Formats: sequence, C-alpha cells, structure tokens
Amino acid sequence: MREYNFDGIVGNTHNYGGLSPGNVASMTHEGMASSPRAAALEGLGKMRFVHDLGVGQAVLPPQLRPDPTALRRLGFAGATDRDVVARAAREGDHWLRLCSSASAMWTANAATVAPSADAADGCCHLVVANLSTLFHRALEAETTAAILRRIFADPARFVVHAPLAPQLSDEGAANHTRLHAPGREAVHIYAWGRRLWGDAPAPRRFPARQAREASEAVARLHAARAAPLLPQQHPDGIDAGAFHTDVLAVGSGAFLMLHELAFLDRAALLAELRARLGDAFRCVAATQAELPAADAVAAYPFNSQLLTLPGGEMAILAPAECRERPAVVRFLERVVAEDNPVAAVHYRDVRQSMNNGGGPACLRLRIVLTDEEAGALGANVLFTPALHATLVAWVERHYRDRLTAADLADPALLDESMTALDELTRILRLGNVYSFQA
Ligand code: SUG
Repeated sequence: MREYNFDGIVGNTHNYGGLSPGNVASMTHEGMASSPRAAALEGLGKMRFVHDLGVGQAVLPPQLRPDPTALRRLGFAGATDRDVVARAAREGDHWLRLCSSASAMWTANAATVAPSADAADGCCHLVVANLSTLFHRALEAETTAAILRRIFADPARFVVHAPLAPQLSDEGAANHTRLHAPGREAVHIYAWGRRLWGDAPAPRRFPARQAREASEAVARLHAARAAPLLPQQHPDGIDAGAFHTDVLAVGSGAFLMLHELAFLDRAALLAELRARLGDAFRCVAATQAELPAADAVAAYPFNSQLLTLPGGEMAILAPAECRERPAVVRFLERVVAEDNPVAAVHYRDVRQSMNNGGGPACLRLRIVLTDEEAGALGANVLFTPALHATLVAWVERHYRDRLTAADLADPALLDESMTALDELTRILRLGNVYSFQA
C-alpha cells in the first residue's frame, strides 16, 4: 500500500476571476494579472519535490477552458467554438469568466476516495464531486468523471461513482480525512457545513458548501467497514474563510493537526478518534489565542501536505506564506517539537494557486493504492523525473506568462488550450477524454 498524491496540472487559463464567495484569497485577488506558466511550473516543482522525498506522486490533467460546450448551453450560439467565445465576450463577460477558470487544478475537490483496504468489497472507491455550489466548479464534474474512468478503468479493482445529484452539494476530498493506526480499522471523517433537512448552526457571513446529506451519501458509496464520522465544520471557521475543512485541518496516518474553529464539536470528535485509533493517535490543535483563524486562512498552515516518508516519519509541506507570519511559524515549530510523527517542515512557493485560495493540499488528491492497483492504472500518470521534464517543456511551449480577464476573449487562447490538451493526452496516454477530441 502506498499513498499517491494526484496533483492537478494547472490549466493554461489560470486567472483571478474573483469567483468564490467565502474564499478570501479569491475575493481579494479578483482582477489581478495571473501567470499561468508560473502557476503550472510551481505545481510541477512541488510534485518533483514530493517525488524526491520518496512519496508517491501522480498527475491529473487540466480541462478545456474557456469551455465552449458550457457557453453553448447558456445560449451563446455560434458556427465555431471561436464564435461562441467571441459572442460570450461581447454579451456575457461574467459568463466567459465563469467558463474560463482553471479550477480543476485543485484536485482535492475532484473526488472522495476510499482505498480498497478499507472497503467491504475490496475495491478502491472514487466518488466524483459534483461541486454544485459554484457554477465554475460544477463545470468540472463531467470531464473529471471521464478522466478518472480512463485512469481507474479496471472494473475488478476500481469503482468510479458518478457525481451526486446537484441538490446534494459535494466538494470532494477537501472535506474528507482518512486516519488509521496499526492493527485498527481506518477511520473516515466526512465533514459538512450545512444540512438540507434538519437544523444545524449556520455561518452568517459566508456560504457553507458541503451538505451533510452529500457526506452521508459519499460514505454509503465508499462502504468502508468502519462506521463513518460526520462532524460539522465550525460555522465561525467558515465565516473566517474556511470554505473547505482542509483550510483548518489536515490528518494522515494516526496524526491530526487542526485549528479550534475547524469543527463545531471538536471534543466529541477527538474523543471518538482516540477510542478508535488507540494510543497511536496524536493530535495538535491551535487555539485562536495561539494562532488567529485570520492568520491560518491567510497563510494556510493547515492546508499543508502531511507526507509520510519512506522511513516512517512525517514531513509537513507548507506554503511559503506561512514563513511570513510569526504565529504560524511558531505553531509549526511546536508541531515538530511535540511527540508525534512529524519531523520536519518544508516551505514551498505555490503563490499563483494560493492567490486563488488553493494551497499545497488543495492541489492534490490522495489515493492509497496497492502495487497491483498502481500497476493497473490506465494511463501514464505516475510521476517520474522524465515525465516532469516532459511536462515542464510542454508548459514552456504552450503557456502564456501573463493573463488578464480581457485576454479570456482572445480567440487564440481557445486554440492554444486545445493544442496543449491534445498534446497532453498523448503524453499521458489518456486517449480522447475531452469533448473537442470526439
Ligand atoms: O473552490 N478557488 C477554489 C479553491 C479551492 C481550494 N480547494 C481546497 N480547499 N481543497 C474554490 O474556491 C477561485 C477561482 C477564481 O476566483 O478565479 C477558486 O475557484
């Protein structure tokens, strides 16, 4: 069994659209010029770093943006896809922005995964997230399903479940944590922010995304042997900018690192985890006094990757922004000093993504695979130094160094996107997964 971090390759239209209410970075960077090339290279650099630590690394491809199919469904008709984009640019500037986001890069929102070791039927289960809370993110689900079905194609080993109905808003693994201790059943935590029926305390300022009913459905589809835990995200945490659970909590193995505003009933959750995981369970919690949620939301220490290294110890891969805030650095140093598996902190620059509210943990989907499962993947997505070099050259050939909202109207951008993705599907041996390739 090995955990693979499936990172999203950043798409060539990465831009700051201001599309996510409740995501403070997205709201504050609206309209700023982006660098898709720098964003993609930062992402590939992070993957290389994780791979070189001896941790499993893989990639997921971006999606076609602007999305002409989505624009046509909105009534922006045209003889060619270029005409469709031109018409949307003239008549529906905001729609063009919504249909141009490279948001599929945050693969923690692509699906929620339970490894075969936990499932009663011995299959690895992936539930594609519908992302139905936000229009620009909901566009991802259909193509994400097609891509995951191509990669996890072997029906004897993998089950890729269709996205839930849109009324059940599901944001994928960003609200899910799997913990396990030697000799114990793995524990799956499915957090949520609102209920479709029944009462629950609600945030006042920002929207809650994940519905409890969606979390319950994902847990049923995973059919893990152990009963799921379904804690509520703290409404005050959501109001501070923690639109996903992974903004204020991260866990791996038998270790959990969280902020006191991550979950509403933290005491009950931690007691249950202690009971299920036994003496191996370790937890470090930050209080508001030690680390104000505003700092945690600005610097994303809890959106770090918790990586288990080949020797068994853990390393934290934190965003570079953490280094700029003394309270955050002090907290991370405390984590390393205390009695838990974490031995080191590494800081990485993923600023282009961070400016849209996506830290290191948002950029990856963790999938635990057996060697046989890893060998049965239906595409060339496992990361190697050679693939890294190929992808860096591919980005340098196809990506612009600078992109503004006005550039989304440039019909050449759509051509660039299609050319780049067509080539990428050959590099990754994915076959034709995009509708424009049909
Ligand atoms: O859904 N940002 C993403 C960030 C997702 C972060 N993922 C996790 N926490 N796992 C979102 O809010 C901003 C796009 C823009 O404004 O251009 C955006 O979609």
